[in-house]
Amino acid sequence: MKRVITYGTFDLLHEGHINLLRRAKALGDYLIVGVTSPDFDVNRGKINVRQSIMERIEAVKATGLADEVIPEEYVGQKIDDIINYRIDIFAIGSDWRGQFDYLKEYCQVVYLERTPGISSTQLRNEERPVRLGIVGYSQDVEKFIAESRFVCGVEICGIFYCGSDNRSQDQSIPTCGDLGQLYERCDAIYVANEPKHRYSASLDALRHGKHVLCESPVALSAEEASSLFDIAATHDLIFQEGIKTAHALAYKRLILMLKSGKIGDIVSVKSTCTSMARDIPCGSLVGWGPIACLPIFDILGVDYTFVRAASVRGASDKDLYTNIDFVFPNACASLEVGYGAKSEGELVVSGTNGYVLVPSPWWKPDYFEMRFEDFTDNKKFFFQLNGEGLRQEILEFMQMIKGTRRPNLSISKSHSVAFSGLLESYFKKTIPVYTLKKQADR
Ligand code: C2G
Repeated sequence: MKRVITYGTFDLLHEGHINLLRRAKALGDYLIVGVTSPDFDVNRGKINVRQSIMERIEAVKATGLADEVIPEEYVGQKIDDIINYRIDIFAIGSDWRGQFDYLKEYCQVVYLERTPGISSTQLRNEERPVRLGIVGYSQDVEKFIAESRFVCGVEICGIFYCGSDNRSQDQSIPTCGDLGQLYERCDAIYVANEPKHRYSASLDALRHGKHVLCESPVALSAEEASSLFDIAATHDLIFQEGIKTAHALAYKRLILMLKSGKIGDIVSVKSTCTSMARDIPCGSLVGWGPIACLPIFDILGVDYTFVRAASVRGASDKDLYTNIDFVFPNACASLEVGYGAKSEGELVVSGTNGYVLVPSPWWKPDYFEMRFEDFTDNKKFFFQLNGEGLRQEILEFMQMIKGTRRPNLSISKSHSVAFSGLLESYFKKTIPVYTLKKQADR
């Protein structure tokens, strides 16, 4: 009996897939089909898959062509499968020609002619895209535009520059002279103007019936942040704070592992984010604070019982460096942020059984380590990071608008409100705020 194997994602199963399966089946007597797992696809940069693995497996089974369906979970699995399932022929579409010749050592390799004129990407592109307009400009916007190109179903339809904003280098994005023109063209708005104007820009967009993805911090007071979420909920719109780290696979998996008690009860979270950029107009806490606070609020919640801040200020009174200590009922936390001071940008979470280290720059995570008293128990975890998390952020925002994804719990309303509230208390000095010394901006 000749045993054949083939692999694929088989998203939105179409005629091209069915032809491929039919031809593969005809090569032998027994066909095994490997269907890619979500992690496998993310690791090879395929992030736009619409269907779950179970939906894709069921679709392949429903063709009646597969005698057996297995998941494909890791690089190199094809070799293991060929050996373990005693495979005679490995078959794959001609778009992969040459790329699987290394399997010839284990079995016959056949490239089958790909069906022209049809693909999952084409089917995904047939759906009406979410049209996204941009308000404001910063260097984040340039990255945002570049990353949006990797996301199927999103189209950047215009940009409205505020005041003296620099202009995007991407000439293909139309400039809108006023907000009304931008709103006319789009379903959703990416708010990326100066922090002090984000609340009013978001509010205006929501009032015009637009979904909003707003750079962080979304507001400079708790009440304002809260009202943005409330207005969005009342009008059945999505309002999301844009913190790209929250969408990085390594960060998401880290939080799940911590919540599963892998290092015991958490006793402290220490988060440091610095970069030398003294001319940032908003100061260190506004600029870096949302990211530095993300793991603290995510792991320990927002109900701290004590907080105090200490800052080094520049001549313009902006904080060049800020350190904040929090006390929670069962744990403590601290953050260090700086545009005018440099430190090791790592995240350390300590627990009663062990600790986690996410090395610098922890906010672009693709790796972390869990360490224990007995070092033979230590474990390292590696993940794919696509576009610093921004690509995934745009994808998730689009999927939330389409109703196919639940909100990301790391950037919930309570977290956004807590951070905006922290900024408010810091600026109004309703918490202890120590000025360490005044330094001249260099
Ligand atoms: N295919 C085809 N004709 C099309 C579209 C796809 O013959 N018009 C084939 C592909 O060449 C592949 C199979 O259908 O052999 C599945 O395609 P995808 O779902 O796009 O999966 P792919 O990313 O090619 O995964 O380990 C995974 C495999 O390497 C291939």
